[in-house]
Amino acid sequence: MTAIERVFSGVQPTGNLHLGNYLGAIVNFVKLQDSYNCIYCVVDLHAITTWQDPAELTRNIREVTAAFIACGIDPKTHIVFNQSQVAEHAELAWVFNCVARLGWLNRMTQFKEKAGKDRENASVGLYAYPNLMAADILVYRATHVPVGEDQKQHLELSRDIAQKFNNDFADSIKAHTLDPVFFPLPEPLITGPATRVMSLRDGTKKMSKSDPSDYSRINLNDDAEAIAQKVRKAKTDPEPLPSEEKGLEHRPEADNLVGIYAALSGRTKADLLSEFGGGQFSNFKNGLVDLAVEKLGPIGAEMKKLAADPAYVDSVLIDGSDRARVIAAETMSAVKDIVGFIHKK
Ligand code: AQP
Repeated sequence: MTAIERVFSGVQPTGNLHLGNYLGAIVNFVKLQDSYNCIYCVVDLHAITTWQDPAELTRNIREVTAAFIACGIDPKTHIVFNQSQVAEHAELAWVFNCVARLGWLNRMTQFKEKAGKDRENASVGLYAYPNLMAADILVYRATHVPVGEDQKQHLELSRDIAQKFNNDFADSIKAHTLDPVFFPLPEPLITGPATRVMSLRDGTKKMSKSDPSDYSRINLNDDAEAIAQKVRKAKTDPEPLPSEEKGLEHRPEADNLVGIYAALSGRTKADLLSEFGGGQFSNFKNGLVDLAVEKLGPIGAEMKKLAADPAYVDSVLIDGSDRARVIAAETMSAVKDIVGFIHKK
């Protein structure tokens, strides 16, 4: 078994898929299809680390799948599936629960943010989430992981887990596989001009599915009117737009809107500021509305079409899971040999 270059990434089906998920992750998923074998996962096991209404969860799994397809991911050439259909994710996560150290998990900022003050009441799953994420990636021995900036720390933990497993079981790995290094150390791909899209209501907070205000984000299935309203209401400051990028420092809302415009248009911030600098936000916002509607409109329309055909969407997930399972089962069988478990071969 040798590791080949492979991309893995996932999105949680927790509703309100937004522009941050799109620009920080999905746009890169689409690009990477040309150069890698890609596996894109709807991470439903991660979603239930906080309580989900079952009927809504089912709807959201289909919605993320539809978004993947609508954005341009090809589920025939690559693999699109939902995590809970491939039991090996949870199986490897248990092994990693025994490899990762408590001290490592205690440093995870996302747990601290999501658990908030009520830590004692957070689920064990929310705490162990990064171990499952490491298993998601490493069960495919994936080498590259496109994510937004907020996932950087979890990716580093995945690398630590891979390294510790490789060290702890070095002799057994040599005895059972042809590779001296069993798990590759996955490389984060945090690329593009919008690795951290911020809330439209507060430029210091990341755009997030769970923000109670729908005006904080542009959802991928928002219609033209909703997009226009949200952009026009987006928080700004009283100053005109600067003519140079340096002028965006300490102006988080302006910086965020210019960043979104740049990412959607493929232009640089400097180029945009040479056009809009010195002007009021209203003109700039009108341009951003047109651009966002032009880019997101077709995606929303395709998602709507796919929502009307759940049987097709489910068939994509079943087919993808069957193909993912073949790879995952091969890794898991080798892991069992390495760890010393007896199993049917
Ligand atoms: N604001 C963002 N800017 C850039 N990238 C982002 N991502 C999320 N928010 C932003 C990236 O999208 C991918 C999928 O994220 P996820 O759904 O698995 O988890 P998340 O990071 O917890 O997403 P949310 O929207 O912020 O959800 P809540 O509100 O539940 O915390 C990841 O690659 C992520 O980096």
